[in-house]
Amino acid sequence: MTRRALITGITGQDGAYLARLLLGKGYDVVGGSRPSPARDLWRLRAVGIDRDVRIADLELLDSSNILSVIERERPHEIYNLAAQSVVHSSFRTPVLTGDADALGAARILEAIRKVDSSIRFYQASTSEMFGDTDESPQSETSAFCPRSPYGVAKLYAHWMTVNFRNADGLFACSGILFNHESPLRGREFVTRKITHGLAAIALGQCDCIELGNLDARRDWGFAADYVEGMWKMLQGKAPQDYVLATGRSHSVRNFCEAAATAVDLDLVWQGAGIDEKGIDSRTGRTIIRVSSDFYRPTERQPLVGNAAKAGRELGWRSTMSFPELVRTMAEADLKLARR
Ligand code: F7E
Repeated sequence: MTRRALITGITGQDGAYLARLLLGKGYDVVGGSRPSPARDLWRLRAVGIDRDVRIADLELLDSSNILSVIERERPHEIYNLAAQSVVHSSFRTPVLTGDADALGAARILEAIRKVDSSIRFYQASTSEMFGDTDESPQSETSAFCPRSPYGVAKLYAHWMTVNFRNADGLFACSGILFNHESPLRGREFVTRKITHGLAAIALGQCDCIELGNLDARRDWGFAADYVEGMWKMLQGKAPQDYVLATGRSHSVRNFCEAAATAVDLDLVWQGAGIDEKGIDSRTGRTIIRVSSDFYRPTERQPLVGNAAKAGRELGWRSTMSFPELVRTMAEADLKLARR
């Protein structure tokens, strides 16, 4: 029997990679996406599957809409990837972020319980739930201490996933994913902002980019690896929560240096703090400035994950190294900028 999957947030980076993976495994894929006259399917086109998935209007703020989509489509698996996922914006829109990211997951879980409690559920949880935790690296047993409205909302959804599993016996898994990037990443996130910006600078299309905290550290992996982990979680014998991460952290500064090399810019740093600049030593031009606009109100602990449990129980591991990831993204952006 063909298995059917419903992916909320199909138009995002992970939605595109996950849909491609599931189609390759013979699934019938339905993509949930917010009703919009200007729906942009560029990521599905980029991975060559825009004609192979059905799109259903799905609004995480509307319980009755969620219920009717699940009743109509009767998926075997639901992957809840839809979210207001920009951490910085969540400080300005905490209530909306909570409505979509926290209550949105609860609405889906409630609908699963009503329609068919055998539907398997994946919740896209995040390393942002750890926030200011004392432990490093962070694993499934580390304490949560979110430092953003986004992290707080996602933590509610995580605990609801765990509670529906314990109280109602749902096959519900929470995947606690550290940052995962690709050429399909939105430009509001720092990695793609850097590769897109430096590629444009290298081709003379732009002068300079502005960044926030150059010393912020993240654990960056390749998104296509991480969607494989999502699928594996729902194929397990029993529902569990898993961290997916590379186990290595790098700074925003490291990312800039690797991206500059990949687009053939010779980046050197001058100055300190808010006055620090990245200079292209060949031309003497300033190509990176620091701006307080991109600093987060609260950000302390460098986030780095321990994915040993996923390795042991799911056979999952991250396959792409940091230099390879940066090079892949920078080369894709150079190609795009040349077009
Ligand atoms: O920031 C620093 C910033 O916005 C990464 C989302 O997918 O991953 C993502 O959240 C770091 C932070 O991602 C700029 O302060 C410096 O330390 O790329 P980001 P994020 O906030 O880590 C997690 C796992 C998720 O779940 C989220 O949905 O980079 N940073 N300068 C900057 N960040 C941005 N965006 N822009 C800057 O100019």
